[in-house]
Amino acid sequence: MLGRYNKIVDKDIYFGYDKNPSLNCFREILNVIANKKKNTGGQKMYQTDFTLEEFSTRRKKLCEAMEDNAFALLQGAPGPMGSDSFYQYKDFYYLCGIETPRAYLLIEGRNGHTTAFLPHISQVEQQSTKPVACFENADLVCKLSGVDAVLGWEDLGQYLNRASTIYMPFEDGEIRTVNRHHAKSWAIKQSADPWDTRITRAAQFIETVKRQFPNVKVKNLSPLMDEMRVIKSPAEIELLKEAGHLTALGIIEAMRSTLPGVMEYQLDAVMLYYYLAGGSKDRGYHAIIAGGENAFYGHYCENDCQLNDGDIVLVDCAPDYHYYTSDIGRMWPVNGVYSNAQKAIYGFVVEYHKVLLDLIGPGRMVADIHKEAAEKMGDVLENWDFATPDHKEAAGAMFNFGGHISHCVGLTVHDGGLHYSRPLEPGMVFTVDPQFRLPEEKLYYRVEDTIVITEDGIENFTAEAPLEIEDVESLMKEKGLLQEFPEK
Ligand SMILES: [Mn+2]
Repeated sequence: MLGRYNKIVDKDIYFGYDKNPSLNCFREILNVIANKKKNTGGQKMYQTDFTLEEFSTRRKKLCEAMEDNAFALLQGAPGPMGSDSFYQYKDFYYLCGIETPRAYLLIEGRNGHTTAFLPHISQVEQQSTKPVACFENADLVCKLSGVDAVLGWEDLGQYLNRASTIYMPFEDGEIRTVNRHHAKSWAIKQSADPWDTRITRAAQFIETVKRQFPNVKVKNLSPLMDEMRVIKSPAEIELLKEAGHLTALGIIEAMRSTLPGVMEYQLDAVMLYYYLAGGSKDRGYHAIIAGGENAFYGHYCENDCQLNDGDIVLVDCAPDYHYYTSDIGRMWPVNGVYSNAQKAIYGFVVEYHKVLLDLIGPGRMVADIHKEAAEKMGDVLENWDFATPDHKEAAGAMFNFGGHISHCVGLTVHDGGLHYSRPLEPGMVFTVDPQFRLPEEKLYYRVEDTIVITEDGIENFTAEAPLEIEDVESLMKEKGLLQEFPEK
């Protein structure tokens, strides 16, 4: 019996386990077999969200975007220093789906030939993590991932020898809550610190390549990747839809669980419960849960204050679902009922939001939508009953802000690609996030949804989360999960 399984193990699913497995190890390998059959969840070695054709189409598109005869070279994530699970750099994952720490991917622009350079079995974590692809499973990795060849780290040099131009990312890879913008600004902050003279991992990799191949020209891969990632495929849209659904479920529970005296982080806890229970790995970004004045600080995320009667709370949070995320903004009254002044501002922002959603569609330019929305809202403003003239004036100032149709969303909450400079196209995913600001009173109101452009309009991924005043107030009458938590 053991002999029979050993044979299968050797041939097909030996991913880093001892050749003479203990009983435990053996059990895990059987799990792998079972999961390979189910092809879902558990200890699987390769993703099941995308077909191999999809990855190869992406790589072909990248080849078309590069200059002739160039190579693309990507360094995969190194793996966590602590006890986190492995998380691949987003661009690396996007191009091949391989999740091995310290992997390298080389794509030849002239024919799309793709080689993964993987660590040897002795160089990857063994026994204590899930099975990972490595040099010893070359044939299996090719079959599962669709890359043309798998070689060891030591073989990369001889391939680079043939390259005159190589596209490499200039920024460190995006993982978990880190997006391109973060990577860039973190590097700038570090370079300003005279006692921390490291260069970034991406810059170090470029230096290492250039030291060995001084004649090679290195160009920035990141803008090409950002551009490719603007238009989502149907399979990506499915994941984003699920991420949006879980986002809305989290918000619904947070609304139910809100009462005066509740801590901001407690709303985070109930939202995270829905994300994890729904199959997410984590949050897609650190949650903004901002009661009262905290909401004024755009990216407040300490989340350690108590929610007070009479205040309004801003929540902006989404899961990391199979590497994809979402984005949402909702504001609700801590005591369950908007005051008249809150109702006026919040209601106006909601009206603005609906007008924007109505105007967005394929073929339209973002600047035109902003202009038309401002015109429509001009009439609404005249007849709107605000609590003070200052509130009315601040509402009018919304017409001059060009960022209500906000950033792209996909593998990260703020994807690097731009949807501004050309007509909107089906498959573009971005947020609509009208914003009201009154610094003198430290007021900042906004509502945000993540939408996709379709053939004939839009689909709102986060629409399940209540938006209208009466819907929010009626939901808040329900008892929340948090009220089950034992009192101190
Ligand atoms: Mn946003």
